[in-house]
Amino acid sequence: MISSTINPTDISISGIHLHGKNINKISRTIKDLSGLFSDEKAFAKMDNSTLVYEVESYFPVADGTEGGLFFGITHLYPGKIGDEYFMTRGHLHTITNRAEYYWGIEGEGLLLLMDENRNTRGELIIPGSLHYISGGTAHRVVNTGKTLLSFGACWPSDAGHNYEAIAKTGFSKRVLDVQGKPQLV
Ligand code: PAN
Ligand code: ZN
Repeated sequence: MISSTINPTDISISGIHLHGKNINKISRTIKDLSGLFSDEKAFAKMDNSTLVYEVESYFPVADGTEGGLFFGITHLYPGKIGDEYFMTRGHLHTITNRAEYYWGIEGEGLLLLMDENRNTRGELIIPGSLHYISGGTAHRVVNTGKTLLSFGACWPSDAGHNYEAIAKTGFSKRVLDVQGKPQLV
């Protein structure tokens, strides 16, 4: 190994996971997601500790640094609350013009993209699919499959996350199981 290079195994992608030093892991369980799903009765019956998704992130620079990049892998479990599939909270970036890449690694789902005029469209996430999320676009992922959905993300380190707007007004469309098939309604 040439001195002064970092050992490539310090940070690595192995299989569907991000490994190494300084990997930040967060978990979102049912108790973190109140108000997100349309069927409140079904939501109330869920076990609060049920894991919905986990995010493994690598932050090589401080949050808020201009010019840097962050990298993450999200693992979204299969499941439903009523007829609505498990999904991420979804957000806009605090600096609204900051873009992001997502890409499918394992499983199948939909990336919901909502523009400033509240028009929502879905892009199919499958292993190898690449998704460019332009600035000003709210983004959320829905697991429409029966297995774990894992996807990668790369975003500017000064982007920040604005969850409030989505918590208040939501997306203009939801992904529901309609007679066994996912539909954007
Ligand atoms: C992703 C998301 C991750 C979890 O890394 O943060 O998939 O989704 P929520 O943040 O909406 O809960 C990303 O878009 N970063 O900017
Ligand atoms: Zn984002």
